[in-house]
Amino acid sequence: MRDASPQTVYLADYTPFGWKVESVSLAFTLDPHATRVRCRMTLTPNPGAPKQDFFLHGENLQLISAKIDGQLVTPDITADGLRCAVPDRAFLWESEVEIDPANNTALEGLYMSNGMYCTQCEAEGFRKITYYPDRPDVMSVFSVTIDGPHPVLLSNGNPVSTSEGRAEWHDPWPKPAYLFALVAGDLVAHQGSFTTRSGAEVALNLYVRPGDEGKCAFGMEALKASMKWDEEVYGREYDLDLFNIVAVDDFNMGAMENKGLNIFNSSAVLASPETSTDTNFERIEAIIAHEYFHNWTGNRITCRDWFQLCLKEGLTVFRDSQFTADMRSAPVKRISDVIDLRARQFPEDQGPLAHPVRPESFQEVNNFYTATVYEKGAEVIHMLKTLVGDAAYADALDLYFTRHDGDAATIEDWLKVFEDSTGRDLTQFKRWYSQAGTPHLSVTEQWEDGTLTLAFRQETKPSAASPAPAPQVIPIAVGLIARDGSEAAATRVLEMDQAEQSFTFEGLAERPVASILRDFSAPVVLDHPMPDADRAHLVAHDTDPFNRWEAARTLARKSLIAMITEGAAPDAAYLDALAAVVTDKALDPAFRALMLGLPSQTDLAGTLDQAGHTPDPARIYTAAEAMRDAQAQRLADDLAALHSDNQVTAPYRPDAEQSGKRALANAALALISRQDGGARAARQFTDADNMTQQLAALACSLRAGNGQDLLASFETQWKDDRLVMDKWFSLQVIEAAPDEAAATARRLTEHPDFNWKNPNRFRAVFGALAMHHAGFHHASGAGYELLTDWLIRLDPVNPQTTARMCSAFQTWRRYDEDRQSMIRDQVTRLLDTDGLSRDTTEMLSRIAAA
Ligand code: B3K
Ligand code: ZN
Repeated sequence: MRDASPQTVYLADYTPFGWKVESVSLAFTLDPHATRVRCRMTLTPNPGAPKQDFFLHGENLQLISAKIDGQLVTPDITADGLRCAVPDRAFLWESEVEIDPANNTALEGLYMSNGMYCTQCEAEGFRKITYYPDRPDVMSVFSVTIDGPHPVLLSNGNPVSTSEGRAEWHDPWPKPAYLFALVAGDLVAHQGSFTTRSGAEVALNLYVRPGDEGKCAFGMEALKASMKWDEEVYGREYDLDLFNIVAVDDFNMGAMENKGLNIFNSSAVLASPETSTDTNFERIEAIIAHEYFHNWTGNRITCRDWFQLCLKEGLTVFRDSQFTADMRSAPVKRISDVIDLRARQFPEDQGPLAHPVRPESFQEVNNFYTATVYEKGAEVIHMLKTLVGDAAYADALDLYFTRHDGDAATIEDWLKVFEDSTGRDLTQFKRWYSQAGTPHLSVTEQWEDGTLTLAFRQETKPSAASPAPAPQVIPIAVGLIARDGSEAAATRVLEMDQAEQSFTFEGLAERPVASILRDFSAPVVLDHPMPDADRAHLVAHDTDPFNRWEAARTLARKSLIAMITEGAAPDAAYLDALAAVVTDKALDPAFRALMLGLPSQTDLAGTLDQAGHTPDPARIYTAAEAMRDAQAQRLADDLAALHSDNQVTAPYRPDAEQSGKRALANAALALISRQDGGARAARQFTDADNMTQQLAALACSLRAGNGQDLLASFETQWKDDRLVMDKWFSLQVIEAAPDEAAATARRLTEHPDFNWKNPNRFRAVFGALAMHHAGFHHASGAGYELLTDWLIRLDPVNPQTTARMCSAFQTWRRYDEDRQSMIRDQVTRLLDTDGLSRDTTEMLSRIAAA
């Protein structure tokens, strides 16, 4: 059977812990199967807390001994912790436990990866290391001793002493247990240093396995750039003598912001031009920034409880987006973020997993590290900044840091800072944190005597999480473009706070084309009917780069929907507008490459569903292919030049300029390959001296049907590089024809290098399958069945990664009866599995309840 009756935790039930942990000392004696952990802490009664039993969290621990003030005690032990009678005053708690890191395949707590010890404690992993009040509002000063026969022994804070086989660490900053980290292994350091603006020297290290030294330089530079940026833009300085990053191969997510000792999935930090694509470099730079920025937004100011997760995650995502926009191109970053939001957050918000940015209940908190908490959480801050303006935002953030430094804070604290510093009432705005669902914003225009009236209507579909949604505050950035292409009115931010509301623009000489929701000023679905010619006018002239791109995307979407539902031909007006922009050399190549993109097939399925059609994955696939062919034909005369003019001759740099050119050249190559059978791509594969060009060429060749030899030579070249081999696994699934996708994935699981317990490798195959819309949702049901087989196998080993992958099924209600019943069967088969984890059970139960 499943975990004994999973318990639901409610935000409304928050109660402070009954004691304060004045300080804590941990002593580790490392051993793969029998690590000993001794914990000493001084506890004092917390006057602000109600009376309660003394309870410490603890899971999978073997208690060796427990003492209070030096006297042995016999606590009452359960599956999730211990209870003990304690004196009504300050006391010293000592415990010793034994744990088994080598058998910890869930990768939470202390575990082993390639012979090295490492930890992952957020959200509730520390309780798998020792008995402790494992909750973010209990903050304490940690001292750590590690005994182990490893050259490198690391923990948080500053080193106190190191000798052979022993290291002592002290972290002066009080922190919750989820920020604890320990690393031990045979590692090499790539070193650097940073001088803070007040003159403090910080030693920087990037620790990697021997052999990976050549992949550290970029990450180190990204770290320094992040440190500098946070000083300049947010006035935040680093606060320890040392900042360590460690790369680990087996890791459930991207990275973790442990105080002074960030632990990274090696895919999120290791990079070299030969092995990493431009996209990898950009992602690495963003993740390093993200984890570093957590030092203030997350660590110095942490969360009172896990319901407040967006307090640190939404804000830190927002900050890392600002950083990327500053380091690279702001419009390109904004467009990419919206593509990502629509791909991951919209389906979540419009399906059975919908939850507010600040959820009000959960069973397994790890299931709430979602696109809604992270990405929509960042969008909410973007809206707040748009509403109050840049200067007021900066003042509010200053106040936030001064007022709450050292606190475990809440969303109420966050909003109060904005209310106090701007005088605004944010009561209604707060619905963005408490209401689930994507608002639909529709607008109609009226033109009379030089006045343009925009009449807006907002509507959010009721969901299980929010059965009666109320109107939200929506900042709507609007600009007007005149018929001659000039700007008739600069951007004005309309503040909508009712269900229906009109705004007027007066004194206009002629009827302009309205550019609405500039910069994607709110995370809504906009329905703005306008003639195609006007939309094409925006593609040609909008001064807001986001809306310029969006106009082309809307034309493409409309045309694709007509192709799918009515068998229409690709829209010539869209193709003409596209051709003009893509061949305009005055425009940034990265922007032109984005222009060539199409809405994803999942996104189209969502659009059809919202419009009351049942999406047919095969038809969607065919339409998308036909549109690609139409693009290739329309641009036939320009493609060779687009490809050759954007070749970079200078030495490889992963910066915005070079990567933009490569993106455009490779987008052109994809279209060329539809016409030359992959010949040009095969040449590029042979000539490539960087992964961006090699991988793009391989993808084009596979698609064109002549890639099998290249695939084999790629494998021979890279078989010893695990991160590159992840690409090799995943690309074959991504580029498979819909009929072949599941069979390809199955074949790859038989490859000797398919190490399914490694989350990166598992996701390389099954993440790719789940994202192959027409392949995963193939009418045979083979995709559903294969994924289910493997989730059943993975769950007992790694519940977190299994639960996350279950979201592949979240859109099931969109599809026809046959597909729904096939998915229901697979979800039921999973739910009926003996011993299914709490993580997976919760995800599937929510999905099944749709
Ligand atoms: N805070 C971590 C995420 C932890 C996930 C736990 N399941 C990484 C990040 O957001 O920076
Ligand atoms: Zn984060």
